[in-house]
Parts: sequence; structure tokens; C-alpha cells
Amino acid sequence: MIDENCIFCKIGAGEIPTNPVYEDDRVIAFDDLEPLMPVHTLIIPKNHYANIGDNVPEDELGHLFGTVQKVAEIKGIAKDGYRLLINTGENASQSVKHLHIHVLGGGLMPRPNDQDWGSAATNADKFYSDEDK
Ligand code: DGP
Repeated sequence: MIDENCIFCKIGAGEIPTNPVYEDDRVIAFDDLEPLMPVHTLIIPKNHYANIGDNVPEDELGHLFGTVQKVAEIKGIAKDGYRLLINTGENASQSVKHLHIHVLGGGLMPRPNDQDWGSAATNADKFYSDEDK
């Protein structure tokens, strides 16, 4: 279940060399190319699923989520806390169409409600003028 055109499948298969934060037979975790926080690690299943809505078997999901705390411990953010992000589909601006969990940490992050979520957000008044909407 590998998509030969998928860059994350290639990372999972070892065809594109990476520096794994954690790896086992089903998942690999590696640091994001464009980190948003001091710690920004991606966890992916080695099998290809376009996103979390792509009929992912529950045992696969369980294993994937079971990796989160391991990665947080390896990266030293388990104690202070971290944020998980899973962009899914167009409205979430998912850019790589292979299921991945972003693990973000290493500093205080504002609550999502305080952030600029785009002009469609219910708090858009804080960030956008009427002309932008
Ligand atoms: P998303 O928008 O949720 O699909 O985020 C995809 C993330 O993947 C984005 O933060 C950048 C990262 N990324 C894309 N290509 C590569 C790559 O080849 N290597 C690594 N390490 N990260 C990548």
C-alpha cells in the first residue's frame, strides 16, 4: 500500500534518506522541513493513506497515535506539553496528501482561538477588514 508518486511514502520506504526521530515497521517520525516551532516532528504511517478520512484501519490509527508520546519523550517535550495537528483535506490546507500528525512544541503556543485562522474564521474580525473577506 505504497503510492509511488508520494514523497512521504518514499521517506517511509527509505528511498529518500531522512534522519528518523523514531521508526518501527509501521511508522516513521522525522522533523518537518519548515518547522513552525522549536520542535516540529511529523509522524506518518508507512502505508499510504491520503488523510485520516481514507479508511485507515483502527489498528493502524492506534499504532500511529501510540507513537505520539514516544516521539514527545524523545524530543524532550512530553513534560511541558505539545500540540498535535492533523490537516485533513482542502479546507484544512493539507499540502502533502499522505496522513501525518504534526507534533509541535518547545514553547508556549497560543490557544487556537487566539490565532489567525483565516478570513472564514469566526474570529476573523480581529485580523481581517471587511474588504479581505
Ligand atoms: P500539511 O500542510 O499538514 O500537509 O503539512 C505538510 C508538512 O510537510 C509541511 O509542514 C512541510 C512538510 N514537508 C513537506 N515535504 C517535506 C519533506 O520532503 N521532508 C520533510 N521533512 N518535511 C516535508
